[in-house]
Amino acid sequence: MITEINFDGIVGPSHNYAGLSLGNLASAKNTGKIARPREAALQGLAKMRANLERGLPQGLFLPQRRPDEGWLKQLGTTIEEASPALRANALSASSMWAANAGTVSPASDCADGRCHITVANLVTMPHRSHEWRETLAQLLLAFSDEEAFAVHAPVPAPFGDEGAANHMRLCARHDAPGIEVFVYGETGGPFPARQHREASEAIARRHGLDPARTVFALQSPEAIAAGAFHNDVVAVANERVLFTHEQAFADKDALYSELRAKLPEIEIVEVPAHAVSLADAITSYLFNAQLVTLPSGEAALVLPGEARETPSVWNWLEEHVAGNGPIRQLFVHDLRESMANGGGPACLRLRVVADPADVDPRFLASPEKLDAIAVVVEAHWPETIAPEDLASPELWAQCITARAALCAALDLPELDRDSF
Ligand code: SUG
Repeated sequence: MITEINFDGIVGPSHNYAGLSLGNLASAKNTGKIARPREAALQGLAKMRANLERGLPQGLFLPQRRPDEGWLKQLGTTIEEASPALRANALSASSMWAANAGTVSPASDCADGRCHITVANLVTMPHRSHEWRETLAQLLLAFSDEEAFAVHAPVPAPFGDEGAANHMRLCARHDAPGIEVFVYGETGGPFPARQHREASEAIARRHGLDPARTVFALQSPEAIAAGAFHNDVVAVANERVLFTHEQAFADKDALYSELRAKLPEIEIVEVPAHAVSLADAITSYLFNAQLVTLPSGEAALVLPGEARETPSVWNWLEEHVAGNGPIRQLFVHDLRESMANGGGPACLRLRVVADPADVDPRFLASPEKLDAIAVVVEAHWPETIAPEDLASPELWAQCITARAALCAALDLPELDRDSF
């Protein structure tokens, strides 16, 4: 049965706060703090477990091999000899944010009737630019059934592509044809625009999308300047609901009317700036919630704790749920470790609309499998990482051993190799 599966990235053992993401205010603010990789991974697993219990199909991706010695080799160095900056880039656990793994177009949107996935090149940020090789390896394994899936190599540089974080899909139901919305940025502000229109257009062509059902929308420069380094920090869509901040898009009126023309049943839930400022939206990650359809058919938001702690946001949410709005339930999770690097509930997952029977079962979660992963995390993930630990050979060795133990527990020996 065709359904939406959320694939979450398991937080890797090298999770740390090196402040590598310009324009990501949380990453900048928490630079140099002590990270807690074990707790971070357990927080992510708890969210997956709760979503499974809510009746939502759940998948997973493995943390990538870190340090990425293959990448350092391409740069003519080694983890021992690399500069502190390159070393931090080679150790980042940033692949946990699976919303940046790729862009997914479900089969019902694509000309050849297969689900198309383009791995994101993530070229704008050095620490993320080397993720795609292993991400591609995992996608090719998980979605190896070529009758159901087509997995594409990245869009070539210099066209920046950050995957599903800048892509929304609106439809009557997940298994019905949808309208795909690609949100891109333009350079000129204080922070880089990480999604380029040329990359989005290339993906739409490669996936065989119908131009009449494809929309390209410019992200508002004020949202990027306020810290919305991806569109999914200020807007999220699910089935016929678009949940968005008033200042998310450069020309919202034109976008809303195009969407209404293409999907008359759309419900646009716009949060006005006078109720929730862009600043509050970004610190609380209100829009980085997972907007999901529960088995009952009701829409629910899976939110980070910061949303409940931000009075303007929580007031707005309580009023919406008490009224007649389309979002009927709120679930709150402690994802503090990921949030401190700018990654909320929606960043941690890649949505794939497909039949779970067509997916390699090793990438699908069950309560027992999540328990087994937690055992590996408890045994192998470092409890803390301080900035100076990034120079420690013991930490590098521990990260490699930890990941190998996870590959073994998940029966994925194909991924236990030195480089990708
Ligand atoms: O790319 N943070 C990630 C957060 C990604 C969030 N994803 C979505 N919005 N979908 C980023 O900025 C911080 C890493 C560091 O500073 O060490 C980081 O990469």
